[in-house]
Amino acid sequence: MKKLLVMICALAMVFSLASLAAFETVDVVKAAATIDGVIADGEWAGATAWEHTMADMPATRATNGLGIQGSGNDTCPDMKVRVSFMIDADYLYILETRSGDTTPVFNQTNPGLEAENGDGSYLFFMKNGTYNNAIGIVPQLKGKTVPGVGTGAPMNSDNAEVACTMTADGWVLEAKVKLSALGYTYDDFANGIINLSYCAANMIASTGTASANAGNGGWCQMDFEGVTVWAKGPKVVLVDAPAPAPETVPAETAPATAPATTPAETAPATTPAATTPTTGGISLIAVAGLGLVAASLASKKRK
Ligand SMILES: [Ca+2]
Repeated sequence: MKKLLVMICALAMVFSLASLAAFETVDVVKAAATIDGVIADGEWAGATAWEHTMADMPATRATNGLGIQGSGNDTCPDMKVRVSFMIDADYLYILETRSGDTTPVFNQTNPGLEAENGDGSYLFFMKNGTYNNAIGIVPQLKGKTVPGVGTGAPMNSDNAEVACTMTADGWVLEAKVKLSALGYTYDDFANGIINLSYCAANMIASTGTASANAGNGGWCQMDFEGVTVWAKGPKVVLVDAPAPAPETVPAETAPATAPATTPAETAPATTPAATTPTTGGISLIAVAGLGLVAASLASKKRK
């Protein structure tokens, strides 16, 4: 009996560790996306949808840990952000979708805000365990009337292209950023030495000027656990694009039953109906088990 209990406890620990490891890696598909703000059928298939939800975040962010900063997160409990990636020799392709954001267009009405000071996100990149660069993602760039993506802060969009479709409570944003603008090569990604981190900011006030921290009436930021603890960021893994879906083939007609009148004749073997292979969809790996966070008391160094 004792042995059984020990085994059950050991199994429970294995399961717990497995869920914590849900995003140890992010699959990046070796293919190019069409940057039009529209997810074409199968376009992002095979790419991990790295998901962050307000509901899964601890209400208070422990410094260097997972959670929410700021106030007003209670106004958008359904907020959800997903990021996926593709890559080719020259570009990193990014898909970001946001939903459940009650004020998704703050940057459109308050131009001049950087990603972390409005409705936007930051992707952080580490090479060999050291933070190197960031990509800001905002539905509108500073002083421009188009959605924006760029490297560094303030964002430089010279080497980026972006298209965004705004929705009632978020957006669908596709972008490509030159690998050279990040200071990386394709081989850096292929060699498994790049890790990611991520945060999503949400401005809730209807007015504001320069800073999310200036008390503009509400602001919150969802932080992935590795936002400044770089070692916790999942590793990029390059994967082949899934095979294209075959044309739908109607099931073969089963052969007619052999007439029973000729006893000597054997009935033809039954031909099984042709099966149509299923295609691989975008993997939706739920953020699981991210609640176990060692809180630290040091204050956050915001990027
Ligand atoms: Ca597209």
